[in-house]
Amino acid sequence: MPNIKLDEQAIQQALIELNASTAQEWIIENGKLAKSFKFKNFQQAFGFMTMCALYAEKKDHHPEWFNVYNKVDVQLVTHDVAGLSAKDFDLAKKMDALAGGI
Ligand code: H2B
Repeated sequence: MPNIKLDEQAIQQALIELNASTAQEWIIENGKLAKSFKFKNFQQAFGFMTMCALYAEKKDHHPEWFNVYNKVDVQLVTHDVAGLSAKDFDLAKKMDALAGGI
């Protein structure tokens, strides 16, 4: 997957596609792709993070995230291009799948 910085039009198009298949939308916040996930309890939240971590390592593309009990705040950006790339939208899509479409 190329490490190419997406322009504004490409970002808006990718966001529409990403949000078409999820109940709770991703937003662009300070140039990063952001979403808060809420789970039943800490175990569910940490399980989600563990599965995401394995995928992130496999793809060599890692999230910025913050966890408090059952809540995980995620921000995705591609540091190597100082902006958003296809890798961020790929990871976001995987996170939605691992979170069970919430
Ligand atoms: N993760 C994210 N989110 N952005 C990057 O630019 C990035 C990464 N680069 N994970 C990778 C690791 C790079 O640092 C290594 C050396 O390939």
